[in-house]
Amino acid sequence: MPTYKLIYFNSRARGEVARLLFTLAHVEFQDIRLEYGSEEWLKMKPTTPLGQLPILEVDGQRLIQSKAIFRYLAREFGYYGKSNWECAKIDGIMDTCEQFHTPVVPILRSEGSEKAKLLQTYQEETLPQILKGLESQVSDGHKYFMGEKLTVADLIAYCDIELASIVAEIPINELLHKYPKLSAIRSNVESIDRIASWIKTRPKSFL
Ligand SMILES: N[C@@H](CCC(=O)N[C@@H](CS)C(=O)NCC(=O)O)C(=O)O
Repeated sequence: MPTYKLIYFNSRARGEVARLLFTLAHVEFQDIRLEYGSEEWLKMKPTTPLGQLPILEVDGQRLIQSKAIFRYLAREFGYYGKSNWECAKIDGIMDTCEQFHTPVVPILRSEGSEKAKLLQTYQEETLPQILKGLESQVSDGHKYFMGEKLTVADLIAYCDIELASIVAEIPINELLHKYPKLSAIRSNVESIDRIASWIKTRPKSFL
């Protein structure tokens, strides 16, 4: 088994799906968490390919971009699709989830009326569009996006819906009340023992 080191901030945002994949697969990894804006990060930043995290080190070799990391681990541990078609469906869900993130930094960095305007667009336009789209990707009566088997698509939706709820300042139950299939995926993910105990014991962070 290779040696894995996940380098990210003390945040769930673009790192938690990787942590959940390690947890589910019962694979050891170093969970390196830097403080955003810290000396340590500012020193490391110019040594990284993009000046950004996360980075996954596999036996000392570096992989950049959160989605590439998630796909790599999902393939390694058996949480990607069973066919090219399923992998493409999962990619569609992952790309859709990226839209949860796009407005986050502008919202968090703005203030006053500008912030209120961005937040309102996020709450009233962005989130309903993404959630409706994701809900349409779950077949009736299925436990997860791809049927009975959990994949990285469920993990990313699980993590990014939580992020969206925090940024939008809307409790998750309220956010998901019109989306019963996404609500069910959420409960199914949370009721997996390894995930439930990871959630209980993981370091606390705002996002
Ligand atoms: N497309 C990249 C985006 C990574 C990204 O935006 N990382 C942010 C944290 S979530 C970062 O490293 N910011 C630190 C900085 O810009 O100094 C990915 O998905 O990995």
